Amino acid sequence: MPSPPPPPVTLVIFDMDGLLLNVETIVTEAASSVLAALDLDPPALLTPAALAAARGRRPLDAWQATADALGLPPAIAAADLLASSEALLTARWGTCAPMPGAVRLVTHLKRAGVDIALATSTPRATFSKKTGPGSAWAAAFAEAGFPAVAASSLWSCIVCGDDAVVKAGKPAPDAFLAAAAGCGGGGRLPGCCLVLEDAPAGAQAAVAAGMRCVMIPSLPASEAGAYPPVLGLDGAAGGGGVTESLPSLFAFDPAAYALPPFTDALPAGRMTAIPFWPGPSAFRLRGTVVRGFGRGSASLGIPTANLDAAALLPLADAVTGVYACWAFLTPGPACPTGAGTPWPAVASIGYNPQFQEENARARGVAQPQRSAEPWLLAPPGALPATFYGAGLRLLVVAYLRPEARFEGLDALIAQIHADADAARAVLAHPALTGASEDEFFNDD
Ligand code: RBF
Ligand code: MG
Repeated sequence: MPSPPPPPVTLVIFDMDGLLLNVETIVTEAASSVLAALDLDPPALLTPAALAAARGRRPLDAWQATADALGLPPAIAAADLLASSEALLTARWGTCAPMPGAVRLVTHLKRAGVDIALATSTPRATFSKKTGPGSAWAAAFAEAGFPAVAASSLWSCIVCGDDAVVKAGKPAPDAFLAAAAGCGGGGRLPGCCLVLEDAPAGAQAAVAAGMRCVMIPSLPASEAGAYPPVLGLDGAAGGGGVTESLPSLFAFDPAAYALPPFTDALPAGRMTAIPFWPGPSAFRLRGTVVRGFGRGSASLGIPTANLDAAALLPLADAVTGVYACWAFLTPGPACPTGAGTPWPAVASIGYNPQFQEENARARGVAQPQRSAEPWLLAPPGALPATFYGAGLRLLVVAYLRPEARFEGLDALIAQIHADADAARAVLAHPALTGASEDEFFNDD
């Protein structure tokens, strides 16, 4: 017998860290320093398995999970590890930036009249530092038309990890059940709630609460094998469960859950694009052009420029995709022509799944490294054949598609040409033409 359709979604419950807010970059950095300072032999290193186990949990639980995953000596107490990391982080919480697409999704649902709630494992006091006045989060919502007071009133309910109602942290269901119960008008049934989560422990909590859950992992797909196997896609049939796993908040379609659809996509060649400039979702990358992976993109007629790895550090690890952007080369000996003016460009940011095996082999490591590879769409002859060492700025203004694996190189190359057409088209759209004059390109 076919199962009955799931009831309509009347409440969307968001996790915060790793889903809406890039906390993971500084937390991973701090946790690595804390482990290094233990001075163990062999040294304790944060593994993908430890990260997967820790993410989504309350801070003390996260450190316990890390200690367990790494097999740290029992004399090392999770509470001490937490105290050391908190000392490194407390002044930095307010610098955490929203994830790409986070402000767009949250403000869209709010404006469309959908009830939204937050269920985070972070303690109240840390939540205030991350989202309160002066934080990058508050600034981003203000830019999107929700100044401080309005930004906190976005949420029908906010549940933090140390609230009394949360007897047990994620992966227990308490936080999500409390968020559903705390929504006005007598609360909501779990079956009417849709949860968005980045972490295995969080998805487990949502499923345990009897809710549907969309996962947008904050660990790169290449490391998702480290996720525990609790996350079968069993929610699609109705009832609780994980319904889908997406590479980006930009790939989430509310209409798939009968929620009000986005109306901001623009036609772009044979594709559509999601523009996000001006506004808090636009992101700015700045670095140096380095040699690529020797996959011969130039010989394929796709002369891309690789940005150095450090330029990607501000972007959370799992942020990937193909984007339209403006690319600006700094005038100087490394780039004698074509510098000093922004060019339309199409950029691939990610782990190049097409070349997964080659990437790993070339580097002699198990995990591929992320690259940011813009193809500057300048007229023939406008740019030198190579410009290694030149300064490069990317103003990333529209989302085109997720990274993918294609059946053979020809299909990939055809898609990259379609991406270029799409980028040209969307960058010429009235909504985005001003982006080439963004202050990011002013001399400094
Ligand atoms: N690599 C992938 O593995 N999957 C992709 O979906 C993908 N899309 C790309 C889109 C653009 C616009 C560009 C410039 C590159 C893309 N790449 C992708 C990276 C590609 O593998 C790399 O540029 C090769 O060196 C081209 O042959
Ligand atoms: Mg999370």
